[in-house]
Amino acid sequence: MVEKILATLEQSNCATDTTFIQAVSEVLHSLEPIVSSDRRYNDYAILERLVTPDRIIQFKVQWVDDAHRVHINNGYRIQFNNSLGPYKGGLRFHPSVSIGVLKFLAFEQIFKNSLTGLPIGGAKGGSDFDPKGKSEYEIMRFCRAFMRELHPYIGARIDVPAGDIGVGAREIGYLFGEYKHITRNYDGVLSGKPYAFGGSLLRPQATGYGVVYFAREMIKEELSETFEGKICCVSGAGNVALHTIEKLQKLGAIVITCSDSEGTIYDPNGIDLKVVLSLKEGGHRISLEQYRVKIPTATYTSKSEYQEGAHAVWSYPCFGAFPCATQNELNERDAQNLINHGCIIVVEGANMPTESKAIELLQNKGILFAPGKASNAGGVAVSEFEMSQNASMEKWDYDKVDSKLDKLMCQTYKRISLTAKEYGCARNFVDGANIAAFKRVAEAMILEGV
Ligand code: NDP
Ligand code: 2IT
Repeated sequence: MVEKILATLEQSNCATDTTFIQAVSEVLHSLEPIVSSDRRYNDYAILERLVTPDRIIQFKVQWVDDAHRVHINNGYRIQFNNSLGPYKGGLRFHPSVSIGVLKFLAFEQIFKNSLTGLPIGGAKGGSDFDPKGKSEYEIMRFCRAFMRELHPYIGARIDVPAGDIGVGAREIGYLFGEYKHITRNYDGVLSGKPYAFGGSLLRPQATGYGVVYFAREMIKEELSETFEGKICCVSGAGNVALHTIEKLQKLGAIVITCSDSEGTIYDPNGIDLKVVLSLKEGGHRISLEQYRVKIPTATYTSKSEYQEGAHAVWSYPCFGAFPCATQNELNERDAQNLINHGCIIVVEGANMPTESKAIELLQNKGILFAPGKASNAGGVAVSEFEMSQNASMEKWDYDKVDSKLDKLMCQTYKRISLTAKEYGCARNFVDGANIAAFKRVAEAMILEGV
């Protein structure tokens, strides 16, 4: 049944939608043991309906740069499934954005949001706009032009976008400003807003902190270990990576790497976050190569020096690896390098950063592998906390949000670990996450009828 659905999907989707097929294939293979356990899944065509987006919205974004030149970008919103609640998921601004990439992200988001146990459905959107090298005013004009086209399709009870690659609190602020201007409606239509007007405390930190709360719980339960003194490698130097590094360091780990799309920093004494922040904070995109100017004992490896398809960031001995940059950034060769260097855990901060063959290899070698749809769910969870605060006109204090986030990440780990045991695949957190997430969404789809 699974192979039949995959074959149909490959035919009906564009040949370039490879990441979408990758994401669906991983989920459907996890579900194989349970699809025949409940005949309603077949009667209600749950799998076929689950792999088909509710709708794909595409629009033209026209904007004018500082030199008065006119530019056109593609904008998208993919509303994949709202069985559990309003569509929810980030916006990505990056030149690599396409319908295929957004379909994979929106599909993954359905399962991630289900795992949180909160009432949110799955969506994703964005644009092929490249924020690199753009001025503050160009970013503002682009965001406002994007929202001019997107606003009819979203709403606090309909679809609530947030940030992702290239979209942080600054961009969400401009998007919100335009939404409010057009609709005169001051509600929680976007999450990840600046704290000054409707944002939640801890939303900027939530994904990275959540990744570490999840990992802390996993190593406590599975290995009776803590992060004290453990060497960790993190990829990326954006929102997720920097807050993952910060929390790992707080728990006593020594984080020796970070990276961006141009290269990797290795600092055996532990990454100095202040230096990285001085290069990357506030939308700055100064090359990590400059880290060496401040810390001459560190090593910088540029992308062109990566050996035989392996990424430098995964080539160092470590206890834990945390891919926090982008999809498919950890391949089979990287997995082998990590195994050779004694790595014990791989915890995904990004969405689908590990290639399927690499996951298989890591799991076969007994590495504890935490899939992003479980381990990076802290970001969207605090987004939902922001929606709750907006709806009730409340402001929660830092400790309240932090303890709710911590508890939710521990529960997410427990939920997927127990599900894996229940279905005879203990410690296979990929299958545990996919099955636990699917059951909740499928039940809602059945109960809501066709
Ligand atoms: P940011 O834009 O803040 O940072 C992205 C980082 O990844 C940058 O260091 C960027 O480097 C690097 N990067 C981006 N594309 C590539 C690429 N093709 N190759 C190598 N490096 C790359 O994004 P976030 O930190 O928010 O997102 C990182 C990941 O986490 C994504 O997979 C996202 O979907 C996921 N995620 C984000 C959440 C959030 O709340 N923000 C929640 C859950 C998951 P450079 O600047 O040089 O491009
Ligand atoms: O991938 C993700 O979970 C996000 N980019 C955050 C989504 C959200 O709605 O906060």
